[in-house]
Order: sequence, then structure tokens, then C-alpha cells
Amino acid sequence: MQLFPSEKIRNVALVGHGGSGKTTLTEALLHRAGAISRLGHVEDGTTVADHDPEEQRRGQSLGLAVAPFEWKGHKVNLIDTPGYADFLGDVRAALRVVDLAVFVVSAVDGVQVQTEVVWREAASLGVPRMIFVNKLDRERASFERTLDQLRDRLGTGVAPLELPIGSEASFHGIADLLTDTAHLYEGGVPRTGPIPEDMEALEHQVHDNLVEGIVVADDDLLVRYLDGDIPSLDELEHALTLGIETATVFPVVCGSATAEVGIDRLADLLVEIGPPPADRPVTVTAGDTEVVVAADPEGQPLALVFKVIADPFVGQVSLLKVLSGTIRNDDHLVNSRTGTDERLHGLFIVRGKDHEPVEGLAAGDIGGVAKLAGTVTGDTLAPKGQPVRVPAIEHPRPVLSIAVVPHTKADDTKLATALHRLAEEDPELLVERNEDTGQTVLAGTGEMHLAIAVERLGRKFGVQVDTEPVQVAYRETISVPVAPFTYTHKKQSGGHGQYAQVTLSAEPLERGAGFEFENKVVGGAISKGYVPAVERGLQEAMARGGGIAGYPLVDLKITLRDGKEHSVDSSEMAFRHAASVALKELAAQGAPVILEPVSQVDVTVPSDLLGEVLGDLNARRGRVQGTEPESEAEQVVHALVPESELRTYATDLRSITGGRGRFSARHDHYDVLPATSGPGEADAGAPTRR
Ligand SMILES: Nc1nc2c(ncn2[C@@H]2O[C@H](COP(=O)(O)OP(=O)(O)O)[C@@H](O)[C@H]2O)c(=O)[nH]1
Ligand SMILES: [Mg+2]
Repeated sequence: MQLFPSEKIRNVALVGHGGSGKTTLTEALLHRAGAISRLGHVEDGTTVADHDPEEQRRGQSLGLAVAPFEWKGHKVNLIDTPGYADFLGDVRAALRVVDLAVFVVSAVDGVQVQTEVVWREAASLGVPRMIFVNKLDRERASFERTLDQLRDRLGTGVAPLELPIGSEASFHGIADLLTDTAHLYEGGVPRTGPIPEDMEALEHQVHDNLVEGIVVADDDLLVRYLDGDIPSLDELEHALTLGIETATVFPVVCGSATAEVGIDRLADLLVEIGPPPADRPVTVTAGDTEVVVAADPEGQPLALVFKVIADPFVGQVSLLKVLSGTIRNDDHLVNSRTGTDERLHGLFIVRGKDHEPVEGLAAGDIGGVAKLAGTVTGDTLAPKGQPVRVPAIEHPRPVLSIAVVPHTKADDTKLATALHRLAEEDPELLVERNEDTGQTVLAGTGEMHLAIAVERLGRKFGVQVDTEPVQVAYRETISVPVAPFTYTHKKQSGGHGQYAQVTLSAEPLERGAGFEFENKVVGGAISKGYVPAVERGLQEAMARGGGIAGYPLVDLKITLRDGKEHSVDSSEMAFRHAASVALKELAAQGAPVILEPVSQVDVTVPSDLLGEVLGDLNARRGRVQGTEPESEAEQVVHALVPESELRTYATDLRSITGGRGRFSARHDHYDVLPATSGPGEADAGAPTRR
């Protein structure tokens, strides 16, 4: 395929709540444009966008998918995105590289949680937006009700350009309010005609609303309109384009993806009012300075890798957007984060799972390249000697964790590499090894996200794992000083004998102090070399959990006061052993307590749900430190909550708030575990001895 000129490119994302019809609409647009010969179905796993086996099995999008099509001399790089909350990361990635986000809203279900969540994201990024009201062919679909909700929930600027003709099963056309014409569909093909008479009154009324909605984007036009001037169609279209580009006017159109009503009208709009890449320059950093880069095909080559996909056959596939310049096959660019030279060998255009070779990609275009050496999602590729970087997006720290246990020894060997590669393609997946518990922990955005990661370990890398709850890394300490006592390790019957005697005392230290050791042995009671052996023996036993409850011992000071050795039978080994046995006795006499990790948690919730969320935090032994407004409608709660109470919080908060709450958590400190919530509880969360 040849290079596509920048000004003819439109980058568009379909976003919104899961099930609103984004993937089906992608299919319909590709079909109307002739890019595919028949409409696939989400349920059958036959769509272009849901091409991953995990997506096909569930009948649901889990990641972004690029699906370009040509329309009236333009190339529309359509990006279908997932609607489920766990995969918001890919929606963010798509919003970064498009110039228009089409919010697909079901006329049956109306504005749903993820519609609002993504609207907020897009607004904060200043991305131009429009709305496609879908499923108008379905029973109980209502355009009016949906439009009211859009106005209500998404704020000012929502401007309907169309009205549906017919409803539910008899929905068959669209009235275009700007041109006063009807488009009547049969088999996806429109025929234009006059607006049906019975709609005229409604049409006039909505038309006036629309004009008022549009003229606000252009001050001149607004003044003239208020003076009684009727704007011409050209003027309206110009103001509309301006309003879209500045993200102040959000046109609403309507249709049905399955009945293919309104699809070609949508495609027309994408190329007519969708901003070309050159109109939306990006700000990048070059060292300490910020530079604004426009999508100029003659400029310095610069590309953003917005998604990396680990492919078992091709290796790694990097999806990139050319921000400036023109990139050709076999060009060399440098990864600005790592400084590594990357050869762009074999550029291609991506459509779902298919790759079509292309000789180059001009500024504004989106394509793919395989086998970049060390490039991960979010990296920038720039010319040698010009370390320009697109500012990284901050990914929220993952909130839900599980531990993975390999099935076999062979799986164990491959696990680390496989996890590393999965994390490379998915910046929201965190892999950690907990040194205290020895578990390999996967942290992600929700239950579905983690389940998919585990499935992909198997499918992509052939690594089979079981999952288990993450153990809380409890610790143990003493709470009172322990008077000196003496322990003698003696084994002198038969063979090589062992002998070591130590006198130790202990005292508790403040939280976080760790371990202190002091040697007070005087007069050479034991040889110099045996003192470090005692210290090492204590340290090893503490780390191993050689106290009473079996958790690592921390925050205490142990003093070696005296000792005795045997000229033949003593050894470093014997002293180490003596120290470790003595430790258990010290712990037993020190009124031992268990320490639990406590996290600092920030929960953002709609104000009307504050009471429920506070009550729930209370039930989790949370200590609320304060509450402050986040926006007009939201509050942030700051609290300290024991880690053991947070293990399912990601899922629980979602159900308490209907998906409208979010939170972040990070380890803060260790605190004494209250006796009532101590070990011995039967649930999976109770501390277990190792
Ligand atoms: N009746 C009707 N069903 C639709 C329409 N668009 C999508 N669907 C169905 O809605 C379900 C979810 O569609 P999908 O494209 O997966 O939604 P997504 O999650 O937004 O990608 C599927 O069963 C589609 O067949 C439509 O316009 N009319
Ligand atoms: Mg989908």
C-alpha cells in the first residue's frame, strides 16, 4: 500500500460503555466502506476488532483494535476500544492518538457509567467529541430520552444534528437537521427525500435548538444570530467544525449498527467534521523544554508507540502513530527513553489481526512495526541525537492482586520471562515477588484483567499457572524487654561434637527500626570470630520467621552479654545454631505480637455515596483521616486501612458505587494486629504459617 497524505487522514476512536455497540459499529463502518464483504458478529467471534481468542470466547472487547477504512478519498484510522472498566488503560492509549472520540451510546440503556468515566478522561485531554446514539432499532429504544440524558449528564454543547425516522422495529431513516433532508435506508443504502410531514413540527423545534447550540462556537455568528440574522448552512457548518475542534460543541447523530442505518452518514461526518491531524499539534519535551509538534509530513520524523502486543508468532508488534515527518521502511530511529537504535523493518497497516505492508507512514498516520528491540508502550521514537519525548501517561497503580503458582517445573522456568513480556505490552499489569511471603504477585485493575493475564500466559507463552490469594506479609515483634538468659547448645556424644553457649537479652524497638545487635561480651569469654556468627544466626532466624508465629521478626534489639566455648567442639556453625534456638526463647518471653501492613488509601466517590463508602471503610478497620471535595460531584476520602482488608476492595468498591468510585492504595506502615482479627481466622485472609 502507498503512503497516505496527512491531510486526508482522520484518527477516530469509538468509546463508551461495554455493550453499546462499538465493535459492531466498527464492523458496520468497514462494511459500508467496502473494507470487508460481510458483517461479522460479536457473539460469533467473527468481527475484525474482537480478534483475540480471549475476546472471542467472551464476546467482548478487551483491548483496543485498529480498523482503518477508506471513505471518499480519506483514510479513517478507526480505533475500537473496550468498554469494561478494567481496560480503561487502552481507552486512554487510544484517546492519546485520535483527533475525535465518538461516544457510542445505546438508545435502550442510555448514558451509562463508563460513558461518563471516559467523557471525563476525554475532556481532561481536550479531545474533540461527538455522540452516536445506537440501537435505535431495538425495542424500548428512545432517542428523546437518551438525548435528555446526554444533555443532563455531559453538560452544555450537546447538539443533535439528526432525528430518527420511525422507531424500534420500524426505525428506517434519519432526518438531517442542518440540510432539512431525510435519508431513508434499505439494506444499508440511503435514499434522500423530504422530511416526513408528521415530523415537521418536531424538526423545526430541534433545528432551532441546534442552531443555538452551534452559533455559540463562533462569537461573530452569535452576535449576528442574536440580532435576528439567520445563519446560512455554510456558516453553520463552519461554526460546527470550529466547535468540534475546540471541544465546545458535541454533535449527536443516530442510527443502528446492526440494521446499518445512519452508518454512511456517520462516515461522512468523520471525514467532514473530524479534525485532520495537523489541526491538533502535540506538546513534547526535549530535555527541559517543551516543544509543540504539528503533524507536518516534511518535519523531523517522530513517532509514539501507543501499544505493544506480544505476538507468539511475529514476536512483538508495536502500534505507532507518526506525530511528525514521514517514516519509511528500514528507517532508523532512536528510542528516546532507552537511547537504543531501532530499525523500522517492515512497516505495515493494522486491521484487526491482519497486517498489510506499506512503504511508509506520513505524519498523522497510524500503523505497526514488528520486532523493535526494547520498546514498550508509551515510548517515543525520534531521530538520533534528538531525544524528544512524548510525556508519559501516568497509569494508576494497580489495585487488585493475585498470586500465581506455576503448574510444573518447566512452567516455573518460563514464568519470569513470560510475565515480563506481558507487563511490557500492558503497563497496568504489575509483577512483583514478595520477599516476605515468597509469592509471585500479579497486580492489575480488576478481576477480569487478572483473569485475562493468566489466560494469556497460557495461550501466548505456554505457561500454565494456578492462582491463589495473596498472603499478607505479616511480621512479628516483641512488646516487652526480655531479661538475659543463657542457652547452651551441646552435642558431644559420638563423632564430631558441637558446643556453644550464649547469654542474650532483648528489647523492643520503635516501628520500622528493624534489627539491632550489640556485643557486650568482655574478657574474651568467646573467640572474636564467634560474635559475628551469633549475629548472623539471629538474623537468619529472624528472616526465616524463627519466632513464635512464624513471621519475620522485626523491630527489636538483641544484646549478646556472655558466652562460653569449647576448645575442640565449638564452631561458627554451633554458635549460629545456638543463636537461632535462643531467639525462639527470646520471642516467647517478649510478649510477642503480630504486625500487619497498613495502606494509605485515597478513595474518590460521588458525593451522594460518601456515607456508604465511609461506613464500609469503617467495617474494614479503616481510620478515616479526612475528606475533601475533588470536583463538584465527587469527594476524596483519605484513610489508613489494613492491607488484609483491601484484598477485594477493587471489586467491592465497584459494586458499592456501581462503578463510579475509584481508589489508589500504597503501603504506609506496620501496626500491631488487634487480637480479635489475628491468626486463627478460617478465611483465606488469615495469616498462615509458612
Ligand atoms: N439491535 C441492535 N443490536 C446491536 C446494535 N449494535 C450492537 N448491537 C448488539 O449489541 C451487543 C453488543 O455489541 P458490541 O458491538 O459488542 O458492543 P461494544 O461492547 O460496545 O463493542 C451485540 O450483541 C450486538 O450485536 C444495534 O444497532 N442494534
Ligand atoms: Mg467491543
